[in-house]
Amino acid sequence: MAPIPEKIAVLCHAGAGGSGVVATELGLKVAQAGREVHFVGSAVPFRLAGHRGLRGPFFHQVGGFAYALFDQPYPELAATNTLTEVILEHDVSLTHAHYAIPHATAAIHARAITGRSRVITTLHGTDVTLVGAEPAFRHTTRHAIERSDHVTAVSAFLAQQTREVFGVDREIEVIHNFVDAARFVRVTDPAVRARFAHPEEALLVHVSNFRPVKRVEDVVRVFARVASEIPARLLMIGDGPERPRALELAGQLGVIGRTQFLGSFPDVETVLGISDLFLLPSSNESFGLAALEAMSCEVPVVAARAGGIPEVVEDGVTGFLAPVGDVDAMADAALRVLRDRDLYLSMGAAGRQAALTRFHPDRIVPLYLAAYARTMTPS
Ligand code: GMT
Repeated sequence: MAPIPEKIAVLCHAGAGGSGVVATELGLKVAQAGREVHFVGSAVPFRLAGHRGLRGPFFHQVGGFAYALFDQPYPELAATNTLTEVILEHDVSLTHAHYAIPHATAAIHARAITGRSRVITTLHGTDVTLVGAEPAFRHTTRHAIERSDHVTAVSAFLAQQTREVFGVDREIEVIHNFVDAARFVRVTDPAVRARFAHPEEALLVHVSNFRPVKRVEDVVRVFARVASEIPARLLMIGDGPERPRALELAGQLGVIGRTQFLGSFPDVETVLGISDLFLLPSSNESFGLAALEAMSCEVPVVAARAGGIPEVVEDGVTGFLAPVGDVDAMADAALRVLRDRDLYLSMGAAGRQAALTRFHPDRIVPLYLAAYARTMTPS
């Protein structure tokens, strides 16, 4: 087996999405393990803010060029070009591409141009289930998966889905996401919680990018049923296209006064740390990183039994799962947890235990380092 490479480029999306979070948290751990890490992207990934130093990790902004002949930007070409510069200038021998489109494609392209830097691609979910499955990107996504030197997926569900959608039979290694259990902890200061809820109120929370796949209207409907039976409040964290519909529905269901839309929020661990229940009714979810972050904060999860969620949330142990769209079942499950103090505490403790064991960085990061060494080993 080849050694773990000294210099690694990480290509990822910068926004508040889970793939950028995982790429950043992993890149920081790899840097802590003594490797020189070069992030490449359209903007500084939001969780990288404050972490760059003279000895790294480094960030290289993807260039762009607007020309009248081009009726749309070419992110893949711009990313390829910047990555090529980084590989050549810094003697990078491995590129970790997070998200197939356009990053794995750009990494493979840069490998062809430079004649070096092997490629490991991590599939995160929507790059396969939504974007990659679009006919407009099908061939390029399949090519990216087939031609990467090594491919990982964040859940067994996603690995299987990738094989089915693209008909590829190559090995796809499953490496689950991890959570920083030292940062995502229960917040016990009552003054922090008092900013959002009265002591007797149950505090429900949802964190996402408010895309249709998240079914944020189900979050509001579940909450409305819960709030009709017990004192409760809902925090909606994040931003995206479905936010206006969720806001309107909260008004229609009479819970607008008990619902707070906080938008994109960098300090998500504090909000999770004071919450009592996390809602994730997505129609599809390759993993559900936000649910894991909630579990680390001892927050039980009520979620849809969709995609890779059952690999993260253990039904009846760390939360409850219900069929997609079954608002009544989710509301019943939420009320069951919130009314039974022992159940609430035992589910919270089990979630924390999962974060400290199966999903701890000390377990997951070495799997990635081993995958890096494998990627460098010619087959
Ligand atoms: O949740 C999103 O829509 C964002 C998306 C992304 O690529 O940033 O998240 C995906 O990757 C996360 C990190 O691996 C997973 O936790 C999410 O489950 C996955 N989202 C979906 O599959 C919808």
